[in-house]
Amino acid sequence: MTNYKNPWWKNSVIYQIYPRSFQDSNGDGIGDIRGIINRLDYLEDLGIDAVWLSPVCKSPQDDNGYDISDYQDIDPMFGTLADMEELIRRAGERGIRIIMDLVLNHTSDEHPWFLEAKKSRDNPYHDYYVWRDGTEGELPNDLRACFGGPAWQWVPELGQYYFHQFSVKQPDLNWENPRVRREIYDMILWWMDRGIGGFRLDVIDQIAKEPDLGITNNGPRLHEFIRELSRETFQKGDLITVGEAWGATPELARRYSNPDGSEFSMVFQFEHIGLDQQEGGSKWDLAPLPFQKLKDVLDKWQTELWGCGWNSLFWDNHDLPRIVSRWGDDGQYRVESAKMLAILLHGMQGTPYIYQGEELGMTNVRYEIGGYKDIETLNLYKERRELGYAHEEIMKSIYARSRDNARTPMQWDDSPQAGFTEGTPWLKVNPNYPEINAAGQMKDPQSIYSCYKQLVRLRKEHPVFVDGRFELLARESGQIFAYTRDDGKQRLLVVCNFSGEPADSGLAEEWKSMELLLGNYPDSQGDRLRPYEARMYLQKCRQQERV
Ligand code: TEU
Ligand code: CA
Repeated sequence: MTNYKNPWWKNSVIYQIYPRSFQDSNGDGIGDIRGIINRLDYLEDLGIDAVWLSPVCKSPQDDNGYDISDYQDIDPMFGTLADMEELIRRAGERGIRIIMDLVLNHTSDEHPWFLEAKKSRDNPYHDYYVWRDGTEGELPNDLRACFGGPAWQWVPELGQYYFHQFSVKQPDLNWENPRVRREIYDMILWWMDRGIGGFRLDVIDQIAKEPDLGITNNGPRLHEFIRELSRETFQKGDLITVGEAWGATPELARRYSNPDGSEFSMVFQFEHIGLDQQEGGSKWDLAPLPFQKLKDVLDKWQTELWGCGWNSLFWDNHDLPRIVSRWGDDGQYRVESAKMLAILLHGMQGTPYIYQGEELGMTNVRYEIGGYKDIETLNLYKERRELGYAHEEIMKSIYARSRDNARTPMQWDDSPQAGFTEGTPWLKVNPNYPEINAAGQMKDPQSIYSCYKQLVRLRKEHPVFVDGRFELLARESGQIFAYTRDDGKQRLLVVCNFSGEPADSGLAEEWKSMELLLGNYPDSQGDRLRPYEARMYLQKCRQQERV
């Protein structure tokens, strides 16, 4: 059973691997499980505690594995079940747990359940999915799918529509059906028997949909379903569980991550991530980052979950552009700004996530439209062309926001294809790999990689990282992001210049009495902060000092 008071995952750092882009081992241009096993030295060196693997289950790969056709087998593209078991075991020997991505809102349309379901209305599997009667061309309602187009797909043989919140090849499961829930629990228990260290729950806030009411996220039965899921499965082991919830508020997050362990370990929410887009628009409608708002949002989450919930800390994942290109400077100050963003994030309360390549300061890419592979990107391009947008305008959005920015192959070294594959990679390697790669950075104590490595270590050394209460400083400053964490025994001060111009923080007097833990310039001298300069200070044992 989990120790909810002091769970292991509170001072852990999680590394996210997007398997198809991490390391290819057999020259077919696609990363695989064997490739991950071959890179365990790297993960151990970085010091992370767990790996979140994006889906490796059997899948037609319409949405790169988020469309599962067999939850209890591995896609041959990634390897075999035996490879997966070997990964779990060999990672475990190094103290690294494997977290699986559970996609429970929908399956692939090639899953045997769906193949049965669409055979007839009285097939026992029919009710595993969400159907509505209708006539062709007259949709049940105007709900849209997240990847564009209507959320309803006509099946002429049945005279019915099925509901899909993502692509047409991702039909939504019907969680109202207790048999669906039971099948899912049994599948999860089966993975737990195989030694899985935890689960990341894909779009979990969308499982309790009520399409007739237009409800997709946060349906009325959502937390009832999650509590049952947790009780029937996760609570029988010592797992880390992470609920992906785009629409979470701090109030909802306190339920998802209730310290009594009734739902998940933590929530993975995106409020800070949606700030630089136009109001009323989508992520493709770009707007500058409102810096004050970023501070307010992060401050709100730090304050409102303190003592009563647990958050994930992240800038990047496989759906998001590279943070250094987004809110840092991927030109002149790439190294400084990537480290600043890392220091800013890792000093906060929560469990930090490092997305593969983030620790190297990997950047966004700009390809011809034909170079993109992501279904969301390709659908967007088509949809906006049809709406009359100019090619250049759409490409601007794609350069900034395409999910493929995060999915270019991992840059291991300066050999051909960045050491990712001996064949042709499924998605082109970022051409900057000769300058930005792991091999170069691992031997450089001033590299972005080394900065991340130190941050991982610091979190384990100082309890204040886990428990310290957050206080935002310099709230009005248009350049400075600064805060303290205080647990009564230790005080941590993080001061960051979030701009390309020098800045005064007004905090120099404060840090003079403190010990420097980490900075992002070779020296951390002077009262003024240089462009993107960041520093982390610690004060110990104040009680003792007073004596
Ligand atoms: O993403 C949830 C989700 O809402 C995304 O589709 C998001 O809107 C989009 O990626 C923003 O660009 C999860 C997975 O992380 C994603 O990779 C899957 O495509 C999606 O669920 C469907 O399973
Ligand atoms: Ca391969």
